[in-house]
Amino acid sequence: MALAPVSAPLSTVDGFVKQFLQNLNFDIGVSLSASSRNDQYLALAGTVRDYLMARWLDDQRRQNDLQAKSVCYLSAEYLLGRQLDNNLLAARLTDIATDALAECGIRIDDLREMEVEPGLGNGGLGRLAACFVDSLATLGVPSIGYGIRYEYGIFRQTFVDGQQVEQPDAWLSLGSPWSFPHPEAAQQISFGGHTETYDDRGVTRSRWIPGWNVKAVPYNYMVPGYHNGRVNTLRLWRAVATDAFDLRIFNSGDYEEAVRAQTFAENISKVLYPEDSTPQGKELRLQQQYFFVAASIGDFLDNVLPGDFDLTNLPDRVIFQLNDTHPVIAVPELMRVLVDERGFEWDAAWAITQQCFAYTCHTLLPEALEVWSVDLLGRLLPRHLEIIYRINDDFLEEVRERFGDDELRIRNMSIIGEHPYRSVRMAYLATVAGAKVNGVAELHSQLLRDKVLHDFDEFFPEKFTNVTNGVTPRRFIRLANPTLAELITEALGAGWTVDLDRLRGLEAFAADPEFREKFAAVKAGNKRRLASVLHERDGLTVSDDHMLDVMVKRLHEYKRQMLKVLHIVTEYDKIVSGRATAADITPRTFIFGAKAAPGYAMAKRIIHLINAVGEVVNNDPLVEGRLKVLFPPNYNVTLAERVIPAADLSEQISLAGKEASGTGNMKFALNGALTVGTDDGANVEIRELVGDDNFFLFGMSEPEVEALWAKGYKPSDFYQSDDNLRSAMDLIASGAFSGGDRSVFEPILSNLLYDDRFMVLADYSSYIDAQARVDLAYADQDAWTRSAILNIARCGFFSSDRSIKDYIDRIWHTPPTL
Ligand code: 26Q
Repeated sequence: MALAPVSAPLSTVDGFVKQFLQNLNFDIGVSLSASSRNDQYLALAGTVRDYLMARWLDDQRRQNDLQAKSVCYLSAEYLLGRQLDNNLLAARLTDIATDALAECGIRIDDLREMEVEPGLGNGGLGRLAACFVDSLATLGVPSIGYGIRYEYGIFRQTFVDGQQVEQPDAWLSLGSPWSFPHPEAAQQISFGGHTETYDDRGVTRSRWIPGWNVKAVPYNYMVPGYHNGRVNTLRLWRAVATDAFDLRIFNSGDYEEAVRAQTFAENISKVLYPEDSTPQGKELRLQQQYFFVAASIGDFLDNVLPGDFDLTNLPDRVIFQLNDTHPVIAVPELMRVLVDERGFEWDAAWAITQQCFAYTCHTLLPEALEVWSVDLLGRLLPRHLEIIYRINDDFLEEVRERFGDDELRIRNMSIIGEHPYRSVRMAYLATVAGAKVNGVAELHSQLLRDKVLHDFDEFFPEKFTNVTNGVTPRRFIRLANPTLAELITEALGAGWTVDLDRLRGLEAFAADPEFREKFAAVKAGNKRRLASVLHERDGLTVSDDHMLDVMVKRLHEYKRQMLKVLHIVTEYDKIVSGRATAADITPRTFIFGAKAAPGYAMAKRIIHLINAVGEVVNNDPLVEGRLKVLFPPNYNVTLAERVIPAADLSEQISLAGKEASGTGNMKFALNGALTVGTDDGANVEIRELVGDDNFFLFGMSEPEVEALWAKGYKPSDFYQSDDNLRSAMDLIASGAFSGGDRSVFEPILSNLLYDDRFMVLADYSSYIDAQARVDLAYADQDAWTRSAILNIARCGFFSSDRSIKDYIDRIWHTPPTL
């Protein structure tokens, strides 16, 4: 007998109320009158899930029937943000849910606040993965996102005396209504031990005798497409101790040791490394990487492919997209499975593997290129190390064939580096193994080919391509900026949310005074909303009549928050020194949001300085009503959704050639902020699209940066020759922001004067000039508004839907299956 498929509850207010109360009573186990807000939130989430469930099950069945080629997106990070509103929106339930809860006497806004966002990522790379799974579902591409279900996500940041203090992010502690654990579908993952050779009918083969195992338990998350009835899966792995392992120790009578083993295993998925751009080479991190890719490959081969599948045809069924080098150990893992477990010849296995992977690089910083010491890798994954050596030998042999015994070239291209210690260069492994290698913005992809991977570009030029990043318009326009969304829909009709190029239609409206007025009202409303959020959250006050000048992103020297600080101090200094009066200055509120990696001392000092400058500026009657510095702690996706729609000015001021793409830059432009920025990353493409008149460009270009290094950069020359700069730096040095203590910020200043790797001082005067142009432009509010609208109209290109279509055309060749 065919069983009836599950059906969704009725899409009416009554249907919703019924399902909600049923969840509250039967799943949560409380009556409405006795329920806490958290109970109600959990029941609400459960109800939304119930509506999506039929679609989800249906999609899984359909994908199974179709056996179409799938994308497996392998990412160590997914910075998802809150789920409730996104899932309500996708399922068209927002209004129904709001009314239904009202009937139960509950304000849905109160429940929204209960959700702790899953912060399973550090910044751009993790957020990009979250945008991509949204677009994959919305476009109907057969795909699975694979990652790690960290028990603790990115730390919660607080400030104590202006300095960052990190707190654990126990995001699961009040329940996790969006995930479905499947312990029965666990994969066993092995580590350690040794390899041995054996005779296989006259052929000597190698095999792995592992030392220990853990279990990888999948937790499935729904990823609903927008208004298309599709629900994809995000599968995040949790590490738990294997029963066998436990049992053996239990039987030996050592209870404490058994518990220790359990803890040891579960450590693997315990915490997200809060490092961004500076890989540390820690063993646990390698364990995490192997843990999740081995589980994902195992899952795909065992559970997604049919039992009788001939793996020779694997490239017809899957492309594993490597989100940076973090999952690259998947390459030797697939080789191991094919050769050691499925009996493939090496060359056949390599031919398959090379078609099944593609690699996205997200950096240009040399120190961000991940390497693993051969020592560590050999201890943790001895068989994989052998496989990597063999891949390298074969590859270098090909290089020799092509270029002769050019030993320098061979050494430069070797997957194994020798200095300062013998190590595996993961980006090189990914490049050799991948069918395609892409950068994340035009400039970045070009610099990859010209610099970071230059020899590889000469060797296989056809591998290299670009896919410029994008952001999901569902979360970052529709949800984050509902009043703007309404205004756009009023002007252009619905449909732009899934076809962002339609925003072009707003160009015509930029010339319409009535539309401009409405847009200005939207912006003003968003500022008031932000003011109330910051007031409630942090006790901060935002004045309605200030320009909001915003810099939110991870704290890193290359992003140059210091340049922003020097601008603020310069403005302040002009007034306190009498070179300007407060009335000469455009009233501005500077908003920062930034977390520093806990071990990154210079970044933490800069956070301290920003807070210290804020403390002084905000309390000095001389600049009252003119300058204000706000630094709400714990910047995350939830806060981004409030800050970005309110911004007037978007700060994208990295040293040219350092920011691979940036994605915040896109979110701001799409919400009608103007950018002050360098010619870096995707800023280049934003400026090309919006036009020079609607973008404040400053600073050296990448070739100019190179030229200055070549000539010899002496930052102190800039200090000596620029009065404003010298005065601002002297003010900091004097202890004006540290209660007279000159030592506190001395390391920052001496670094700028004598090292300044990111050329803050060299770009200072150009930046100050650009800010003067900003002030001038802002003085004409109506013209500013027109520019803001043009920014939105011309940035439809930056939808992550477009990025995904580019991946499909250039790399994956996996058509949607709607
Ligand atoms: C690696 C090994 C060990 C510990 C940590 C890491 C690690 C973790 C995260 C290394 C790098 C990251 C994150 C990098 C990142 O977010 N890169 C950003 O990616 C964005 C999306 O492509 C770009 O827009 C940004 O320009 C880029 O900086």
